[in-house]
Amino acid sequence: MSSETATPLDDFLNQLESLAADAETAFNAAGDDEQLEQARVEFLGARQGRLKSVQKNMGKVAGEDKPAAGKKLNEVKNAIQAAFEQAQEKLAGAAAERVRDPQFDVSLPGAAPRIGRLHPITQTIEELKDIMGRLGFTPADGPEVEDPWHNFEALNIPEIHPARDPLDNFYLSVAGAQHDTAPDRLLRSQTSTVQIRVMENTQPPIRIISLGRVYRPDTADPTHYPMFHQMEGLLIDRDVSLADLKTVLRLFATNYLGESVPVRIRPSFFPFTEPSVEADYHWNGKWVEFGGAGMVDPNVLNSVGYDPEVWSGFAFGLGVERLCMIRHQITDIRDLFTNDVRFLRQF
Ligand code: FA5
Repeated sequence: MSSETATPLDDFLNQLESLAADAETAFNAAGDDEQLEQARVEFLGARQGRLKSVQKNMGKVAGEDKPAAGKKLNEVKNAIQAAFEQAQEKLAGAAAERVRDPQFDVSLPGAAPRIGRLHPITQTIEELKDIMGRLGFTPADGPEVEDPWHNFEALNIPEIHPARDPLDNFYLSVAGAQHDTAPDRLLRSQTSTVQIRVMENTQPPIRIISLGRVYRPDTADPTHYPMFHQMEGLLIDRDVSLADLKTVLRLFATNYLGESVPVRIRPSFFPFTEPSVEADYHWNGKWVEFGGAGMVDPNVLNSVGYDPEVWSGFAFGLGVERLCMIRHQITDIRDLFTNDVRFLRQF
């Protein structure tokens, strides 16, 4: 048998001695369970632990020295294992000591998990649905990506109307569409589109509201945002009058603001209502605008196949953010969309 590469027994025993000393130092230095576990893997790890690497050197010990080397290996293995268990007990004892420490009061309440809440706009929408539901209006929905018929034509806004200007709308480029033809889709600029969708599919009488997002390329400022929400209302029946509209707006404002608030209507213009009005309520000593409204234009009734001689109605469109802001005294609409939890937690 060749002896030229055999590691002398003394070398092997020395390696084991210093490994045992290193392991004990590392286990004692571990300040918590995680550090102790790291040290255990370093020394006792089954695949790449340092004990395993030293053990491999036993192959180099001369045959007659192997019993002595194996004996020492076992002793060191047991010593390292014992040092590990001792360090484990020491850490457990320290943890128990901390619990007994009078400064550690187990009767103190724990850290409460943060409870999520609905966004103020969602809360407002739920409340508006509730109030209008009590006035007999049921919710209806329509798509946010619309075609020009529902956003414009059927609402009496013909192709040459300035309200269709690309600078005032978010037109969508549709893959494969010809560049010289007008885009045939846009993000809806008002919830009045839902009036048309409902009337196309329902016979009067109708009493609906629609709450949802609308989009306009408005520059963001304290009262404007390029995406905001509207509440549309539509009532179609026989012999509906402007007085009915004003009554519903007044009942709505009184319910929403929690007290009897005077409502006034001012002449305005919308292509889809005639006459058209702007509605204001008196709140905190001043008149505040809350939306547009009017009697549904006979052209709109015609466009959905209703006979204007038989049916009449009113519609209104209110800004949900503005309603939310007035209720909570929010002075900048942008706060509603920056998603700062410190702001949102207040509602
Ligand atoms: C309309 O959008 C009409 N469709 C309302 C209507 C419906 C009239 C039915 C007649 C019949 P107007 O553009 O004024 O109207 O918008 C209505 C409300 O939306 C405004 O009073 C305001 O409260 C809100 N609003 C308008 N632009 C913005 C914006 N950029 N950011 C936040 N709120 C806005």
